[in-house]
Amino acid sequence: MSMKARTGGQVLVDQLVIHGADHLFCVPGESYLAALDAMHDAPVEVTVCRSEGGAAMMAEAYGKLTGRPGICFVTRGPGATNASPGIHIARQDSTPLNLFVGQIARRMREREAFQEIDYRAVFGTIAKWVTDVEDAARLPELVSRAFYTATSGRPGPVVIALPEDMLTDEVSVTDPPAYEAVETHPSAAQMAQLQKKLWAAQCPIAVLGGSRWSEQAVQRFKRFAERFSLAVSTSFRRQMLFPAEHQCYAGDLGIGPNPKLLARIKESDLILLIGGRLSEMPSQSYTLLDIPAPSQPLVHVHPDAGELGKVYRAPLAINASPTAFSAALEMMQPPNAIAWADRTRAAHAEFLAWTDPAAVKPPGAFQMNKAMAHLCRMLPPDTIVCNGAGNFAVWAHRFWHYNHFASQLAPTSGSMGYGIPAAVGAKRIFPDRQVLALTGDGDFLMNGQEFATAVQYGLPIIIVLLDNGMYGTIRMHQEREYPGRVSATVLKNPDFAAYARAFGGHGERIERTEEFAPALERALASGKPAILHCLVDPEAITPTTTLTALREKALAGKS
Ligand SMILES: Cc1ncc(C[n+]2csc(CCOP(=O)(O)OP(=O)(O)O)c2C)c(N)n1
Ligand SMILES: [Mg+2]
Repeated sequence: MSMKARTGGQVLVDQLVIHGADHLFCVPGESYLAALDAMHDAPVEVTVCRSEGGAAMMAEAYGKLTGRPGICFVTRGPGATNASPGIHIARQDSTPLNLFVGQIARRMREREAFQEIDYRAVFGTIAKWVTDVEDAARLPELVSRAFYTATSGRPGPVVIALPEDMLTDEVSVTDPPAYEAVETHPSAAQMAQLQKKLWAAQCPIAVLGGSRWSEQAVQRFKRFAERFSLAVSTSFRRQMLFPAEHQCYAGDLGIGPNPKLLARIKESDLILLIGGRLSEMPSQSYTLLDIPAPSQPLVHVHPDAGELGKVYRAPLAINASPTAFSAALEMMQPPNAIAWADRTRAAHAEFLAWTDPAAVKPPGAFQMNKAMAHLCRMLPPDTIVCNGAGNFAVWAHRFWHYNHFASQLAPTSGSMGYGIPAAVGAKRIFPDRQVLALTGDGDFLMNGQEFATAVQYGLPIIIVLLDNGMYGTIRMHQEREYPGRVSATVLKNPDFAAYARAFGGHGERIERTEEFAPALERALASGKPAILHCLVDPEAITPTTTLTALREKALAGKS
């Protein structure tokens, strides 16, 4: 690019464009006016949000869907702390994210100026890297490093503080070329060892997780699984990494997973853990495998060397990204006779039985299993399904069949309030895809304000809100641990259908199962963002048990 003098704000926005950013999410602040001004003429779609938490989660959703860093701009102090849930999600979910924060002028540092905070100290432990740009001439270097840091090894969030007077300085600098994500490849010797292990196995299983996958990597892994008739499971909230309806799919290691899948993993004589960390949730509170040395032979493939041997010792540890690893699998030859083919078919049959919505019978006039069956029939298979945290999410994870890459936005970090901004971000990025958010009465109001953003940008997302009048997940834990002693988990709720209409969207109130189908039809036909406010029997706490049953079991155990 030319050596024409530019403001720091212009240099910054030019860097984003060079590195391929096409969307950014923000809440404006007077601390970064010069960057806002540079966005005015830049070929980047700007989404202005109602809270920095929402903006950061939208940017995180961009990172999850595309593998490229989501871009978020927030103001100093409270803007930055409001954005912190998005940073935490990007950290735990291994998602590339660049968060730009307006910062006080350099000459005022260390006086606790208006909204001054030390970003390195505040975000030091949840961000992958934090920097504070002193000199506008170093923007090309530091922004380039931010893109590399966010995407390399185990991806994560980077925080870049931008002193406001730095953004108005004029500098003449050269721009670098676009970043290219750094691949780590398995060696030929490692692939040969893996082949030997597979050829010797009687009942192997794969567990796919983490980030750094792509549409192509999923296709390649699918072909490998087909050729080897290998049973494949996915980690907690990583169901988009393998097509659910594929004959090799054995299910996911979520909260309350299929006990038959857990048994299969425990019994297997070779576990291929690819891309993930098998952390607390998928490992069922670290009970699935022994730590540090699992009794089952483990092959662990991870893009970050620091994750190998951190919790689990694997006799074969391969430092490779899932993209490079799946490419290498294409060359591997299956054994002549595959000993485990029947087991793989049986595992898939168990998955199908486990996820059949007709197999569960929740109480109440509105039954979510039937609504899920209807959603599965009506919505396109590549619908992007979004959720935050709460028991409601189990309905999506168990009964929706995620068949496509980039079709799931769900926080492995269990952050409430994620589903709505994720859905808004997804629809901004992919306007032609159907986007569905499943939410609870608690979860929704943690970032429900972003419904206004959906209305502002004309994003016809469908929100199915399950209202059981409580923070149900916590109530469930209370009934198990302290039966009958309900403490701080009851909610008095607004009329969420009226909320939708007040914002300029479409609202429906659903009290009975048979009202769901026509309400969904009207919502889809409205062309507006829509909330389907479903009144759920609080007894229907999970697909298979009731609050009363949990309480009685706990009381019986205590007497
Ligand atoms: C930000 C955040 N705060 C608190 C929690 C703890 N938490 C997990 S689930 C849950 C209740 C969710 O309630 P709701 O959305 O109504 O769903 P339900 O469980 O009732 O289906 C809470 C408070 C959390 N995971 N994240
Ligand atoms: Mg609830």
